[in-house]
Amino acid sequence: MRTAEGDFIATIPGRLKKERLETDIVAAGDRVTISIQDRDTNLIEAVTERKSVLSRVRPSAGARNLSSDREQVLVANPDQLVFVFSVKNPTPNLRKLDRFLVVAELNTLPAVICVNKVDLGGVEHAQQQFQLYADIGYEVIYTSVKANIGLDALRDCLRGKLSVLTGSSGVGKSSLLNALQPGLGLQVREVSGTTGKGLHTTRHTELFPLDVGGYVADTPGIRGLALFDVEPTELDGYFREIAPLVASCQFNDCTHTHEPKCAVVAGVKNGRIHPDRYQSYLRLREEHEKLDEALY
Ligand SMILES: Nc1nc2c(ncn2[C@@H]2O[C@H](COP(=O)(O)OP(=O)(O)OP(=O)(O)O)[C@@H](O)[C@H]2O)c(=O)[nH]1
Ligand SMILES: [Mg+2]
Ligand SMILES: [Zn+2]
Repeated sequence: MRTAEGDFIATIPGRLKKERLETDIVAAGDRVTISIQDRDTNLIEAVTERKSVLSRVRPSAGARNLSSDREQVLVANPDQLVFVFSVKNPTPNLRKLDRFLVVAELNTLPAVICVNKVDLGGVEHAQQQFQLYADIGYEVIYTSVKANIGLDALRDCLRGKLSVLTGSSGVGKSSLLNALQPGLGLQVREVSGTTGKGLHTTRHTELFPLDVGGYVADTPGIRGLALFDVEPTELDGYFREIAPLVASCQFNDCTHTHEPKCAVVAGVKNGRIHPDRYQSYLRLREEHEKLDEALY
């Protein structure tokens, strides 16, 4: 626990365990009141109510039964999610981005897209790939650690907030954080050699304080996040440019695949929905239907 008086180790009393059965009792990002005895043996007295949460539902063994599942909190009180991609090395996987954005919408958290390594391909090339996300209202920041581009914009975006930073291995997350916060000294992967694999050892969520105010959370959990708690039929609601059209479909159980007078298919035709985003929607939906079949 970090306090104005320094860091302390504190444990969770049984009373809190009984009160908060349906969720993780304390998670990274929680604000807590502790009573201090000494550095290592202290008690958490209270956990402040969370104003936001990045969570996933831990699927219970056997059936997929939402009501009996306990919430698994990856980060408490996040202000935004920052998804980092690189123009090249590795090539951006935009279907993965679309999946991340569903996670953001599902948790009603603002999402920021950071496109790093623009020195490798040029900002114009990067914009061709990512402009569509700015068009539907997501903040997109283009950066290069190597060429010192966009780092002020990224710093401004993180200032005073608790941001969850995530992205594939090698996109430059540690490099970005080191550049923003000299002295952080995060390990940066070397491209050559065989040292790359297995270097990433973060298992639990870590919060890094920033001098400009705010924290960045590095949470390994979000990377493999399967959207367990999204029903296939409600997926359209988490694509922010698709959601407003759904009410105009002729059938209220429209899957937006083959039905006549589908407002979503019409939206793809008239350019309101980017075809790639529509393809992502179809793919995620298909994945979820398979998941459903497998579980019931
Ligand atoms: N050309 C170029 N290379 C970069 C840039 N940022 C980072 N790199 C390089 O990309 C490689 C990976 O960077 P990291 O910061 O370790 O990537 P990471 O996202 O933290 O990767 P993991 O910790 O494995 O998840 C390193 O060799 C960096 O030097 C950039 O803006 N331009
Ligand atoms: Mg790293
Ligand atoms: Zn439809």
